[in-house]
Amino acid sequence: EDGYDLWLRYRPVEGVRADAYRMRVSRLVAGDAMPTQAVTRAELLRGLGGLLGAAPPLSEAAADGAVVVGTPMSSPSIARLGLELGDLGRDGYLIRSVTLDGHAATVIAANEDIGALYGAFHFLRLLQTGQSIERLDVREAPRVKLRVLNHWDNLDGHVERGYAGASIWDWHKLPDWRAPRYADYARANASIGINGTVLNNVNADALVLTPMYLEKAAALADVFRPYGIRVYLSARFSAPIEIGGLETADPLDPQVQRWWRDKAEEIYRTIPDFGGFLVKANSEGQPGPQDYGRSHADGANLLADALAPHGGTVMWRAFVYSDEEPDDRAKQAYSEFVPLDGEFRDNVMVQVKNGAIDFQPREPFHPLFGAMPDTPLMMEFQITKEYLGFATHLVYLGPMWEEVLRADTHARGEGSTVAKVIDGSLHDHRLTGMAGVANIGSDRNWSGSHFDQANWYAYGRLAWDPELSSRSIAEQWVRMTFSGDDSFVATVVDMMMGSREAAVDYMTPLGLHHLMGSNHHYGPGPWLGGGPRTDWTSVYYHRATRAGIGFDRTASGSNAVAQYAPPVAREFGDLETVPEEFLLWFHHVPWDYRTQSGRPLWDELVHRYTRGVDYVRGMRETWRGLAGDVDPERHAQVAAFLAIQEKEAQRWRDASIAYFQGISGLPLPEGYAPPPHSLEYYESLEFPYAPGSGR
Ligand code: BDP
Repeated sequence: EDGYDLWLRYRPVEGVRADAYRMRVSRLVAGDAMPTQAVTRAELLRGLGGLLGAAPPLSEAAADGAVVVGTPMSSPSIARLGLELGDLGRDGYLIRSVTLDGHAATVIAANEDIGALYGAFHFLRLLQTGQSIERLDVREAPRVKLRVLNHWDNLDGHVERGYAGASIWDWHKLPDWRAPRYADYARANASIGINGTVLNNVNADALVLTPMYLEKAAALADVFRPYGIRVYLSARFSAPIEIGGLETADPLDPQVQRWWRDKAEEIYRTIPDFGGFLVKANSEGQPGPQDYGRSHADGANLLADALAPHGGTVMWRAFVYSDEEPDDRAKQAYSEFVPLDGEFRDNVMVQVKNGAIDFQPREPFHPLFGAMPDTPLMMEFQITKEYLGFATHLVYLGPMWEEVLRADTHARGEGSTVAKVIDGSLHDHRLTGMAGVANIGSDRNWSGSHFDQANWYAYGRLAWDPELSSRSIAEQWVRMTFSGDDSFVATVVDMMMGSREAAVDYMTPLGLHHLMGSNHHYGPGPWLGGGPRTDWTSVYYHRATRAGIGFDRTASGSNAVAQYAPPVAREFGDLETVPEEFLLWFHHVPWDYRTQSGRPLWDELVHRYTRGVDYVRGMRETWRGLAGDVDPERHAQVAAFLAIQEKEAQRWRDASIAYFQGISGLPLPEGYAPPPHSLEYYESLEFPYAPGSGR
């Protein structure tokens, strides 16, 4: 049990439930004429074989207990049933208990083969999670069209912000060697509905667009195709200069336009179902249209026009910051993009991080959501835990994403949630998408830790349906990944559900943010100042002085709060109504400010830092108690990682308290242990190497 099987372990179901399943799964009626049909059938044979001890025999005709899979095109039995499939689209499916030619059967039916594959995975999940399959009537269609992973993988195998080893793509051996792992990657993604993957880092190397690399990408696309996964590439805006020999990459230059058109044609000759480009431009030193005095819309439209004849999409990132320092970095994306609303081509989506700073343990939702009604906005979540303790900290991100998706933008009155922006329903967009920065690498367990697999899983499920509850997702995942024992599931799910709040507590409570070690973002660095830009320091974000702490983003400060719709701006901007978890994000308050608990702010901070560490200690305890319920191999690794997490949570707490106490000058509230070392000690801890940073 090294974790390679992810949530697709298909271990035998036991007892009466297994007998009930066998009754309902006596044979499998499924074709294999097309590649997607073949992988669907293979998955069902593999999954049912594992779960029930033996794979059901294949059959042509219905019988009692037959499972019939397909589309009206591929399966005469399904065609005869005359099912209502109209509203299920390309990816949707239904699973229903029916009478077929006089027999009690189960159908998994869809309009297209890919829908049937998704349905097959759903059916397997029902068995994996111990549900009844007696009277099924499931109807599912994804709420979001493009459900994409973003790999920040470099061509040299290093993964930016990757904590699971090297890149999963063996660029050197591609295209000739297609590692079996690629198909398993595709299976895992298809099982949660992911249908696109950007292979390379947003800090892109133009080489990926040269013929040699396009062949390699094409080999991956071949492996992924049966699983409904399209390949995308991050495009470097200056590629026409670097690999095209042009003097400029100006989007309005006809030669540049021709170069991209030709490049798109070449790509589609190599990868006929290529998905499109992801672009990071004019951000953190990346080239972009602003280098030529053009706008982000000019840049995005250049690529969109090149892709349009082939049906490709541009995902243009809104994570920008200019060379000039703004008065508040949180305001930049909004200031640059809102004026461009309506100027993007139909095949452009603007990809927006969940918050306006950068994947912090907690951020209020990005003010762009709801503010660009004429542009489809794509959500960008970060699955890899750059700011949440890397792979060793057990932090389940489901609750964080749920919090963002359920946040109300008030863009069109109450109930205008971020989820409705993303699924297109708020502003009536057909092109919709969600991106997740992948946490996948070459480690046997894929994600660097067993529990980080849950974040990959949760991302896929939320991309399919942004209104799912993170708790129910965690429950499914635990049942499939570890054990179906109800008390085990309840214990582990509870532990997971509180884990993100714990990380917020021990790292950046009460709305503090961006206080991590510089560059690698490993461990605490609230003292960081100086350097090339103030908005890369910590002191810029916490603004602590003897008088108080917090970033004033109200009208008396940067007024970033005004970027939200008026009801939200009022709520966040007023000390009376601001949710306490965002207090220091929006307000600068004195150390003795009275918090909701009745404690003065300083005491509350100390309390929360400590509470975070206590939670981790509790997780260790809980996990120790579960030793008999998990295989020793996975149990031991999780236990070891929790020990690391406790040590690091403690360091976060102690270093933060030591630092802020030096500023506030206040004594620790009674009952709280002082940091065992001096501030100088914490400041002196160096990490010459931490995974995932350097470019
Ligand atoms: C930041 C990362 C950096 C990425 C950048 C981005 O620190 O490595 O390149 O985001 O999203 O979070 O482009």
